[in-house]
Amino acid sequence: MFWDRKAETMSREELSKLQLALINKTISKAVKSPFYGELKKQGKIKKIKSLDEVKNLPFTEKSDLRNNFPYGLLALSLDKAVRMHSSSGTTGNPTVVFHTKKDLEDWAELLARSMHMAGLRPGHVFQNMMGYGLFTGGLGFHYGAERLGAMTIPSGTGNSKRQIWFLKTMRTTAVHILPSYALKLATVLEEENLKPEDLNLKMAFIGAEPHTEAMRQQIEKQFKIKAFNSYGLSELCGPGVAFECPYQTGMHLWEDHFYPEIINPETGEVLPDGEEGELVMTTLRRNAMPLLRYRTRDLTKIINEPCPCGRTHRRIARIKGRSDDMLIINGVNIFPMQIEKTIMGIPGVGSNYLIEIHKEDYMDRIHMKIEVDPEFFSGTLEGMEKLQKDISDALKTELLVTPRVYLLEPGGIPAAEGKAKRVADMRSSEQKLS
Ligand code: DLL
Repeated sequence: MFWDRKAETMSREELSKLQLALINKTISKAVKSPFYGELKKQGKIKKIKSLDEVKNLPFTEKSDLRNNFPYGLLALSLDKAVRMHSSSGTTGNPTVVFHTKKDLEDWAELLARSMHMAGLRPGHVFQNMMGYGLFTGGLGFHYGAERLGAMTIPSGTGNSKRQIWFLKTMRTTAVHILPSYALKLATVLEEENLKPEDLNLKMAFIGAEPHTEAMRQQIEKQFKIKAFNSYGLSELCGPGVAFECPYQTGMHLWEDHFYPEIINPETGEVLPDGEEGELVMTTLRRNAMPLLRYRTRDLTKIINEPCPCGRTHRRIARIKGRSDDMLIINGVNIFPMQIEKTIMGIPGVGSNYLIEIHKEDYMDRIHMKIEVDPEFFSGTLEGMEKLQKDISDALKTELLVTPRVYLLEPGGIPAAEGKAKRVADMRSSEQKLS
């Protein structure tokens, strides 16, 4: 029933002792990087004597990773690093993360442990419908499933008919899939005149983007399977940070690899278990790029009641939202500022714009409403079409997703009272749930 009984059922005392030792080890490793080395020089990083003292360590922010791009947080020489990944969704200064061989082994181990917990076993056929490349969802699960011993199909994203063909002909038992794509795939299954009974599917691992309990249940109903929530972020390794067990009441956060805290995002104050706030994580075993008190910006709470599955690692609740303005569009992370920077450089673009996010056929779609410059607006139809295409191409290059672009006359977007409203997320009201 356990992949690693000792690690998964360690007593809380043992876990705390281990965490204290590993945090101090992480501090020794981290200060070898230029970024943390400087903080140590300033007296901001000191070894700790008890877990109570973790709160005295400084936070690390996504902006620290960006500002010290590319190698400022690398804590060892480049010849020890063997892989780079990056947070999804940007072609600008991305958040890059490095891994040693041991980091990759630990990561694969965490995913093997996670999927085993949900019920994946050798003999299963595992189809990984996630992006292979810089995004951690593809390679992360891939090596985890191979480590576990499941026959792995690296089918990647898209091409729904082919995905279904694999599901059917290979008798796939488990998939890794974005929740939004799972709902879309269910409609294609229907179009292909197939029923869940025609497949051999037993379970899905869903994550990388926010989704509701209702959406999970919809996926379970449409495929007649169990769907397990999976959480992680590139900065900590990728997926495999927290995962649901068969009881599906929150995700066990692997506390022998990460030290979690929940803070009030406004004040930075640490909150007790059970209170909702922002998840902050310290890596305990990472070597290439250890992180101290990394602000994930994800809002959740820690559930510390014992779980009937017998694992001692505390759970985190389904992610409720973010404490910053990051948008997740079909699993791709996008900041509204990236959009603004991209469009404002294009001649003909006026002063006001609105980013609308819709659900279309179960998938997320950005609608960009952009006011045209008054001078430009009196120009030709060809000129307008060219502008529309230029904006669309520039956004595609920057965001890696294709938005629909609507050009509006000057003043076409109603002026906001006070702060301009740049984002209108219509997804929750449009999510069809039958
Ligand atoms: O999305 C890693 C991942 C891949 C997780 C596959 C699960 C499955 P990033 O691209 O760095 O990494 O994006 C991380 O995605 O901070 C959350 O805001 C969001 N996120 C990830 N998993 C969940 C989830 C991957 N289960 C960011 N529920 C995180 C809600 C999630 N949000």
